Formats: sequence, C-alpha cells, structure tokens
Amino acid sequence: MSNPSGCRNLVLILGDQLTPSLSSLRRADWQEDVVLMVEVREETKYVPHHKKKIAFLLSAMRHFASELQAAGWTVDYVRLDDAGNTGSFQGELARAVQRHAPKRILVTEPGEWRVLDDMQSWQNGFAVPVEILEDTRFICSTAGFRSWAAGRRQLRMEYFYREMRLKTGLLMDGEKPIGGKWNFDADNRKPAKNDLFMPEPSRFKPDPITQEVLQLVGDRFADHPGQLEPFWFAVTSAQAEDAFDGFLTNALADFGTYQDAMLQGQKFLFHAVTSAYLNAGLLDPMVLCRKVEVAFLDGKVPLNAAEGFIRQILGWREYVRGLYWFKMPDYAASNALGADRTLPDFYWTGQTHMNCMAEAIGETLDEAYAHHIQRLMVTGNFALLAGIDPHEVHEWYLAVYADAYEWVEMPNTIGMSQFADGGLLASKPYVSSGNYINKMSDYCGHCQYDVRQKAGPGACPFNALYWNFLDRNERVLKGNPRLNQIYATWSRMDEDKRQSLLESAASFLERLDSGQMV
Ligand code: FAD
Ligand code: DLZ
Ligand code: SF4
Repeated sequence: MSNPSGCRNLVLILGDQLTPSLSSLRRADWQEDVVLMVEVREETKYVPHHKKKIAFLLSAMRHFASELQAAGWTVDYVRLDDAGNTGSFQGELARAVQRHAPKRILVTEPGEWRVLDDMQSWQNGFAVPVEILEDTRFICSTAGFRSWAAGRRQLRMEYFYREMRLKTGLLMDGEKPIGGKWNFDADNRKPAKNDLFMPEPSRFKPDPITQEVLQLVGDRFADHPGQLEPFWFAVTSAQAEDAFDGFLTNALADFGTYQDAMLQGQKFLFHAVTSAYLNAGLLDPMVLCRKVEVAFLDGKVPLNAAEGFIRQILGWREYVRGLYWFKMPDYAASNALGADRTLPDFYWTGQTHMNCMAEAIGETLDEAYAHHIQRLMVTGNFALLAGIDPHEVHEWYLAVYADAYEWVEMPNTIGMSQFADGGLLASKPYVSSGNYINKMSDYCGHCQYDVRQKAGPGACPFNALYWNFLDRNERVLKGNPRLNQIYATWSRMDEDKRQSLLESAASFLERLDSGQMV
C-alpha cells in the first residue's frame, strides 16, 4: 500500500507497557513515527477492576504520554470519553490507521493471552503489516523459559531461580551463592508485633492529571469494587523510583524476617508495595535487584532480606511469567480438584465474621493491595478449603489488585494458591487450619470465632474445613509424599472426632451456600 502522506510506523503502547525502552519504541523513530495510546472500555471492563487499579493505570498512561511528547514523540492519545472511541484495541487501531495511514504497525507483545490472540488477527484486518515484538522487560525470555522447562518432569521455582542467579551473577561469588546457601527462607518466618516501628509506603498527592482521572473513574466506574480515594499511588517512573528508594531505606532490612507476618490494621508491614509499578513498566526488575544487592554489599541490610527480596523478583516473578506463556491457553481451564462452589459475596464486601478474611478483603478493597501471605494463606486458603471454583477465584484476584495482569496473577492463583494445576507449580496445596493464621498474625484475638476450638458453631471455620478438604480430596492427594504425615494423622484420629469435624465443616458450608453471614 502506498502512503505518500502517512507515517512510517504506528506504535501501539498498551497500558502496562509504560517504559521508554520498550521494544516497539526502540524500533521506532521519534521524528517519523506516531505513538498510539488508547483508553478503551473493553480493557476497563473484562473483569470488574478495582477503581484504584483503573485510576492508577489511566493516570500512569496519561503521564507517560506527556513524557513521550516532552521527549519529542508525536503521541496520538485517545481518552475513554473521546467522541467516536470504539472501546477496543482493534477498533481504535482501525481508526488510527485511517488517521495516520502507516506503513506498518508496531506493538510489543502483551501480558495476557486473550490480547495476544486478538493481536494475531490484526494482520488480516488492517491491510498493514503488524509486527509483534518480544517484551524484553523481563530477565528471562519466554523462549529461555521454554528451553529450561523442556524435558523436565517437575518445574520447581527453586531450580529455575538458581539458574537465574548464575545467569545474572546476583548475590553470587563466582559459581557459588554468597553466604553458602541459595535460599534463606528458613530465617524468614517470624510473626511481627504491633509495637514494632512500621514503615509506610511513599504516598503521592494527586496532581491535576490524576485528579481528572479520579473524576472520570468516580463517574464511570461507580459500580466497580473498591475505594477510589484516598488515592496515593505513584503514577510516573520518577515517583515509583522514589517510593522504591524509600523501601530500601526504611523497610528492606526487615523484609525477610517479617515477610510472612500479618498484623491487624497494618496493611503493608515491611513489603515493597512495588508490584503495580513494576508490572505497569514504571520500574525495571533488574534495576531493583541490583539496588538491593548493593544495599547488602554496602552492609545496609542482612543477607536474608536481600536474598529474600531478590528471589521474589528474579525467581517467582520471572518463573510465573515463563510458566504462564509455557502453559497457556489450556492453563486457564485447570481444575484438578474439581472445585465448583460459587465465590461467596463477602469477597466483594468484606462482610464476614472471620476476622482474618474481613481484614484481608477490607484492606484489598481499600487499597487494591494485600501482601503475599494475606493473598495466599487467608483469602486463597479459604477459597481452596471451601472448594470454590478456581476460575471464579482467578477472576476475583485479577479484578481487585492494582498489580494484576494474567501473566502474573493466573499462575499464582490457579497454581500456587488453588492447586488447580494438580501440582505443576506447588509441590503440595497451600492449606492450613486456623493454627497457622494464629501463629503468623494477631487476627484471631480480634475474631468472634475461637481458633482453639476445632468443631462446633463457635469454632474457627478454617479448622474443620482443613480436615474436610483433605478428606474430600483424598483420592487425588493421598499419594503426595508431602502429605503422608497429615493423612496418617487423619486416619489415626478417633472416629467421633473425625465425624464432628466433618459435620462442622458441612454445616458451615451449608450456611455459606445459603447466603448467611458466616
Ligand atoms: P513484596 O512482598 O515486597 O515482594 C517484592 C516483589 O516481588 C513484588 O513487588 C513482586 O513483583 C515480586 N513477587 C513477590 N512474590 C511474587 C509472586 N508470587 N509472583 C510474582 N511476583 C512476586 N503479584 C502480582 O504482581 N500480580 C498479581 O496479580 C498477583 N496475584 C497474586 C495472586 C495470588 C493468589 C497470590 C498468592 C499472589 C499473587 N501475587 C501477584 C504475588 C504477590 O502476592 C505480589 O506480587 C505481592 O504481594 C506484591 O506486593 P509487594 O510489591 O509489596 O511485594
Ligand atoms: C488494565 C487496563 C485498563 C483498566 N485499561 C486499559 C486501557 O484503557 N488501555 C490500555 O491500553 N490498557 C489498559 N489496561 C491494561 C491492559 O488490560 C493490558 O495491557 C492487557 O491486559 C495486557 O496485559
Ligand atoms: Fe481467621 Fe479463624 Fe483466626 Fe478467626 S479464628 S481470625 S477465622 S483463623
């Protein structure tokens, strides 16, 4: 197609690709090409995203567009309320092709399979070549993960992580891990006390761009979950870097030790609160890991903190992304335990007598954030014990967290949290009775249920549900060597006690299913 007056490349940048060194931008020329960014209804609605998540992304997109413009790029930015906005990537690209008559469309591969699938059909629709470039913002490419995974029977994160340490040299002394061990997790299981000094994440005052977005989201997404304000997220990479530097100074030293702790009313503890920024492209994972390594080498933080943090990014984050692209699209339908209960309404309201759940869900609705152990051992644990459909659980996590995109959320939910992939990611289901929650938090002291009581109406529901889960899934799980001991305990248990636990769980689930407040 000849285009004497058109642009050379039309570069579509998605809302979670806010990085100046994005592969598509690197391929383009700021003097000749046009950048396209679009706010589209389809992306804001494919799950009922938390209001703060939408506000964060739209504000970060608008700030990034103005940064590109200031750097000389021509940016065609379509706002959600612009007249004629078709509401989809495809529709907006079609309109932009009319406006700019490009010779080629450039785009960096997306973070979700559904968008990639759509993108692969664009070539036919536009009569303009569409080039989908690799997303180079990750430390391990999808091809690199595939070749690591090829021929392995088990895809354990720990082995992947060791290879990544060797590849990057992070915390390495030649071929050996600094400190003589790859993993210091055993030192990272302390409960916290409420009298500890608690650092707070950096908060940023909404500027006029953010205020305009808050108005829009308040008007257009009133029916979506979560509190919109106070809104304090970083919306530029400079702010996100400031926030991360604050974490390095104020919280990293205790990150490892209290990584698994939970405390009433303490939403962030010693966590970085950085995932939303990283996943949107405002921060670079390798830069963060190097900063943490330097903090350790300079003697500012202990090894268990530095290693623990680097493992989350270099290990878990890269690993789940590799696994997602390795296993999609079939992974989405996994349901190894055949769980089919509907997600209880209280996941959207926080209205439950279970204090741990009310805290984790309430904080989620307030902040579009909860830390890992709240996600895994409170809301995830309950869903797994109660036999909730993993797809519904997945859609909830995808909706309510500001950091949620399928590539990272789905393996964490379907694999790590719900064991729906049958043990591909986790070597055993992450389930616990109330005892674990009581050990790692002070939630039980504020709860109307009694964590020490095993069965009966006043007993902590996690206690009976735990045994009910093991009993219900015995056929699938009993052969798992990591569960031998627990199944041996279950078989040795007095028959009356077993019956009372099973009856207690059944009665709880009946109340749950009938919509009573539990
Ligand atoms: P920190 O605890 O300070 O950790 C530092 C960083 O390590 C995080 O910012 C994150 O980038 C990375 N990280 C830590 N754990 C993981 C992990 N398991 N997988 C990938 N990266 C990790 N994380 C997301 O980014 N998006 C999601 O949608 C998401 N969904 C989850 C769903 C479930 C059911 C579970 C159990 C975990 C999920 N996680 C998800 C992982 C983890 O809970 C969050 O990354 C973390 O809580 C973010 O808070 P933070 O930045 O304070 O993390
Ligand atoms: C999550 C999201 C939202 C809420 N809105 C937009 C949008 O209006 N425009 C856009 O380009 N991206 C948005 N996103 C992020 C996309 O959903 C994300 O790029 C895909 O899910 C691929 O990861
Ligand atoms: Fe949660 Fe049970 Fe503790 Fe209540 S008693 S906070 S339900 S673990």
